[in-house]
Amino acid sequence: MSPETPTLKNFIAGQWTAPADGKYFDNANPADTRDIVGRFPHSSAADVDAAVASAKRGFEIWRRTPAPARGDVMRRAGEILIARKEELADMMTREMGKPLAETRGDVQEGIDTAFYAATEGRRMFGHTVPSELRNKWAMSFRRPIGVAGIITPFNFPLAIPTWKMFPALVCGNSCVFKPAEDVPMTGHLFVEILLEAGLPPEVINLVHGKGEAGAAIVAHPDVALVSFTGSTDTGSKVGEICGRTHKRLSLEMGGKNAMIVLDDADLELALEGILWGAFGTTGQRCTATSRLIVQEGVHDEFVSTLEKRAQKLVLGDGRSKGTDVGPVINTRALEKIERYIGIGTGEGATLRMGGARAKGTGLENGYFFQPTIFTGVKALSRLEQEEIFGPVLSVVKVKDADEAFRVNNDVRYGLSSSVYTRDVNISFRALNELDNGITYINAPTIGAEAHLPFGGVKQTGNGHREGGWEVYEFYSETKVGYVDFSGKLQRAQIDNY
Ligand code: UN1
Repeated sequence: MSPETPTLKNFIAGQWTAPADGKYFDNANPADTRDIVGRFPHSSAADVDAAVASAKRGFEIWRRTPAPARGDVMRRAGEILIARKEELADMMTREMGKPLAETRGDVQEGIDTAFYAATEGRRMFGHTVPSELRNKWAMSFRRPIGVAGIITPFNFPLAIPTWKMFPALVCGNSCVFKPAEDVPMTGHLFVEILLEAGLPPEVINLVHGKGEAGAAIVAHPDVALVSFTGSTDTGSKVGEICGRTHKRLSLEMGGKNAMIVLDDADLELALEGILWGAFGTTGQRCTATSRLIVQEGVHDEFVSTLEKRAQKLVLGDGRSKGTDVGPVINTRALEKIERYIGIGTGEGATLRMGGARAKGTGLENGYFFQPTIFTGVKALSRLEQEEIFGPVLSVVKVKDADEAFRVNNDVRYGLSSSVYTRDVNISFRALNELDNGITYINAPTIGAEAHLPFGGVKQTGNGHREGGWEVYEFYSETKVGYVDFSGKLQRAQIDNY
């Protein structure tokens, strides 16, 4: 570690604060692990306690701030994100690995989310409905809930924290935020930006750390709601705790997203789509295309062209010009991918390309894995069913659209799906039939926009959505008001009948 390596702090009670027990961890660049981005607090339950106590105080100020004024803070945050887009993207690529074009997109998603949130501060619609009694009004409106525990993953270091915190804050909640330990610097910069935008200090609290800190947030009795994006296994544990303590919980978890290519598809278009869907972000998106379901008439031709094109993808540091595919996030990710290469081969799938750590100049010190394609993958095999979160694509051959739909649906996840066809009837049938929260027609499984609800069915989530208008339901509580101005007792259901 060089002498310039910065030591970062938590942000608690309006102060940048060292962790109570003085423990830190190093955050390394996954493209070159000799480059240490910073040392970050390895926080414990004591730090979380202090952060939650502060957020409780922050909530009392913030919940009384008018929603349009809260929205103004998000607008200013969006403006700062615009001004610092390049600098943020560079840091995000340095600590997370994906190419600059992608981290710029990640910041842009935060900007879009900020401006959407700013305007929502002037909507937050309730309903006014007629009362069944005379001289009485009935209405519903939205109230903030309390301290929100925000636990975010590494793959979208900025976009996902903004998806969660901008709506949480506009609705009037305060936040205790724990960014993934692989991308703490982006979390740090984001909190700085919120403060610069004018967020009152105790409304946001930042606690760095690993599972221990996350678990303490989830279990804390004064945390009223939790939003978590990460693995299905961790999500289940979070769900158990929140179930026992009756907390509101939004979960975004795994995916095993499929692209379906039918015989009548525009194959060139589908090719561009699959390269981006499967190998963009090195396959580390919840929305990544990890299964390619191809109809038999075009299967062989499509797969061989795909292989040729995938061989040309350039691996490297996401900050170098010309890099298509960056590293994966850490050693654990590499080891998991390797395990699945073994599982796939063991199940009799054909390893068409890749299948190993990538070697070569400039790759020696990073977590690089070759883009990998398996063909002859059987529906319901483990390779076809389980989330890998890396640059591994499994190709399944099918007879027709019905079989393709069946294969798509026969998994425990249901985030996104995609169909390439020129047949308008099949396109609309797909929208109806595919068990996913998002279906793309003639576009890959990635590409969600900030102003539409994002999320999946089955084991991908627990029914909530992020983004768009629906997330505001999650972060607020409906309250109903009845105002009787008749001057006498009117008994509902009795005096009017
Ligand atoms: C994720 O994969 O965790 O649609 C989020 C997309 C992005 C968001 C993905 N806009 O791929």
